Amino acid sequence: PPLIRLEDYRPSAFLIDRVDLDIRLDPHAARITAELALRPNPEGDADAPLHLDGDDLTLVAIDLDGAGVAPGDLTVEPSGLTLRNPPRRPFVLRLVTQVDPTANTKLMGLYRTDGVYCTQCEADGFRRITYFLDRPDVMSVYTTRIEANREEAPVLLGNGNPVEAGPVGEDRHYAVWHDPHPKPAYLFAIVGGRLGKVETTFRTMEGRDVTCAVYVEPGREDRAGYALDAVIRSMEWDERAFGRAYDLDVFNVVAVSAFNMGAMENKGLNIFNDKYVLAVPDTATDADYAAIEAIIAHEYFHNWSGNRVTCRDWFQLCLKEGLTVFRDQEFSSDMRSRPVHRIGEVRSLRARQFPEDAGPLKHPVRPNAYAEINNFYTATVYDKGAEIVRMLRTLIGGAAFRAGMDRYFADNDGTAATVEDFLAAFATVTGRDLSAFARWYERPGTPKLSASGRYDPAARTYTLRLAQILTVEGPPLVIPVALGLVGAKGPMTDVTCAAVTDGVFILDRDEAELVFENVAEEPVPSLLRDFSAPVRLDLSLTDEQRLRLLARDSDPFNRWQAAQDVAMRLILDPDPARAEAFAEALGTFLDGEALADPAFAALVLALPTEGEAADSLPSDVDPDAIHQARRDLRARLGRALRPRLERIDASLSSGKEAYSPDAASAGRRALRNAALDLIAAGDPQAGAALATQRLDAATNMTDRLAALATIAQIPGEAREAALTAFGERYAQEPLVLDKWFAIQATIAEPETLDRIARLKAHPAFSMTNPNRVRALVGSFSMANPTQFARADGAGFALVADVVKALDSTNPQVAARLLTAFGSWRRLEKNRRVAAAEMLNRIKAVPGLSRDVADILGRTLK
Ligand code: BAL
Ligand code: ZN
Repeated sequence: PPLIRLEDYRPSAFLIDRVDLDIRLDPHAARITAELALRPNPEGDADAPLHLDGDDLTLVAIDLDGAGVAPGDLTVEPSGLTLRNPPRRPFVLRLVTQVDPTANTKLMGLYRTDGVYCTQCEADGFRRITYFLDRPDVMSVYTTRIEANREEAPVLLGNGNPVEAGPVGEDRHYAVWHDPHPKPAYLFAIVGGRLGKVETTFRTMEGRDVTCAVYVEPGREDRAGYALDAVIRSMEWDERAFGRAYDLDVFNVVAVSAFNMGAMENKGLNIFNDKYVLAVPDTATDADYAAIEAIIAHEYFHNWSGNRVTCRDWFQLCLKEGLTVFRDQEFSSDMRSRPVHRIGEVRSLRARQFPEDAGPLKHPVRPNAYAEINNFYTATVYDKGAEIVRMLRTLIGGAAFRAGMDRYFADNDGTAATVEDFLAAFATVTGRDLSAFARWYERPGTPKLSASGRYDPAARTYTLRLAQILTVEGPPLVIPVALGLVGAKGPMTDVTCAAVTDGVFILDRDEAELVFENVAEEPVPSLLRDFSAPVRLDLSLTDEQRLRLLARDSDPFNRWQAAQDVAMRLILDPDPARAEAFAEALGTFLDGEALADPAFAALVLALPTEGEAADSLPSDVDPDAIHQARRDLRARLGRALRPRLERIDASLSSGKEAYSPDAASAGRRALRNAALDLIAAGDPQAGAALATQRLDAATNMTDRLAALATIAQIPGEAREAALTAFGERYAQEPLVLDKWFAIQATIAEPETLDRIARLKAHPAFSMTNPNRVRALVGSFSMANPTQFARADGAGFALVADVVKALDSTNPQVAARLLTAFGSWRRLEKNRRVAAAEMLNRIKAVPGLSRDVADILGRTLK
């Protein structure tokens, strides 16, 4: 597919100041009348024709200032509409288009899911509603009239504030919404349907009373309370942490069942994948509650970082996404345990972004070219984008960071901005030159930070040499390295080093040597504390040194990291004696503090994933070998720690108190379930029995699902009985069945392929619902490495077949599934050959979508 390049950006030749829409909803023939108040852009090309984007539209009528358009002046094509001689003055274009919401399986534009009309316009869905200048730097004030059958759609929602509503004839009705804030078309939304709601009010720090509501399928209102509570906490937090208040009289969240993304930040009308709204203890896990809180916050925070200040073009996607992920991570850290949350952020970065950055789909946080923008809603743009913002804060300090954010919002409010505008705000408030730091946005690849140290007992100095090794040529990056030295008794607080300020050294050269003075004993360096930069640390320490960090470091992240490093080495290079020593250290750790911070202890017990182990190898990855080594290590740890794990289990097992999703309670459940899983790893028979008991006794989905996940990895009758009972119990709960699909899809056994084939025929499975596809097929491809990457190619074939089948109906989801092949070149030869064959089979399909062709082309390159 052809590439769109950042360097080719030109301002639009025309602007649209005002958009008046009249949308008549109908299952198959929705009519949209759009009045666009256009004018030439003084900064645009004065001679250009007017080209409006369009996609899959039927044009019913068009007039200009109330008069017809001469046929010779107008070209209508699948990709849009061109007026050859548009007026060079303000004018009004009236367009009538027709679309079929029921037939819209791409879930972009206006579609219908479970009888509810909704829209998705980011990145370029608005052009599937009407012809438009569908680019984020064209910002307009929208007034939207929605009309529908009253029975079918008693609730009609739009952006902004409600203006009026009333009946139309016998059986129809209408509502008008007005959004005073100019916005790009990608933030447009409407919803129409039969929906129940929960609502409350919030008074902003500016004194505005806001009605906040969460709309869900009628009868599910009891599952919307947690999301509504998260809305209110998000509003309070953004006022407190960033001084940002909400700016409309209503804030609505709507949950729909078929949605390509997690959620969407449309102005005043956030539309959500129901997975990230609906929660009661019987159907949602602690992880679901945490995700709902984070995503509600994320979409709400976009109101400033994304909506009030939007992006000039799609190359700037990280400007709103990286920044908003950073903001939601800060929010969750304040709501929960900050160190535990940080470990979670890094685990997710390493699971998704590091492999992306090491494979054929790698790209800079701000890409400079794309064929299909929907393929750039990536872990790199989102999560590495957030890491850059976090590094910026570390670099300039918290107070300057907050001042810079205030400045950014003040200087760019109501505009479509760039990464340069963002950095300029911080340069202005600090007086610093941030041009070297800006390189983070341009460089793909995960840098390596190589470190080595030398202790001189006579001089009582410790010399640390740091070097940055980049994956692409170019001047060095600016890497904040938070660090300290740890002695036999703990952090060495008396040492000094002139180059370190507030525990941070800024590595802005290729390499540097730091000399620590007054070092009384040979230290262990604790580097990259709190994961202060998204790099791979290459520091050779003995297990003993790492276990000192686990026991003694003051930085929780590096304590956890130390255990991970020891475990990773044991997975890649198994050694019974070292494994025993590790088990002993974990035992001491558990004795000392497991019950003081259960959530942290659960993370220490969670070994690096098979994916992470694969990612640490340069080539010839054999997923079976990794799986076996990790399993053996877990079995050994499970046996060695068994009495302690049983004690933990017993002391956390009151089970009488009512379920609460708060972080402390979730942490206790996490540790108890981690203990169960490790006991089962050491003694599968006892584990299956214990897990069955726990399954029967569970009073909430977190415990029930954890027990089911444990039992699912132990072949036998108990497993099959448990899976059947669970499937029957939740037959009417699609979101719970998704968990059930995922657990079965990730069983690391050859029979899993047959199981998936059976589950594809399950009445609850549907290829048209992205959540179902992601649960069954996405989980398999992303979290079952031994079976997805089978040497016989059958796992690859399963996913390739789904990609092919889905491409014609929902190319966005098909392309996302295909990214599972991103690491194929690093597999050992047989698997590599099998993967290439499957990719080439997809390539041979005629008429592939741009989405899939783009991912395929880059993956095979
Ligand atoms: N803007 C797309 C969904 C999200 O990142 O909030
Ligand atoms: Zn976002």
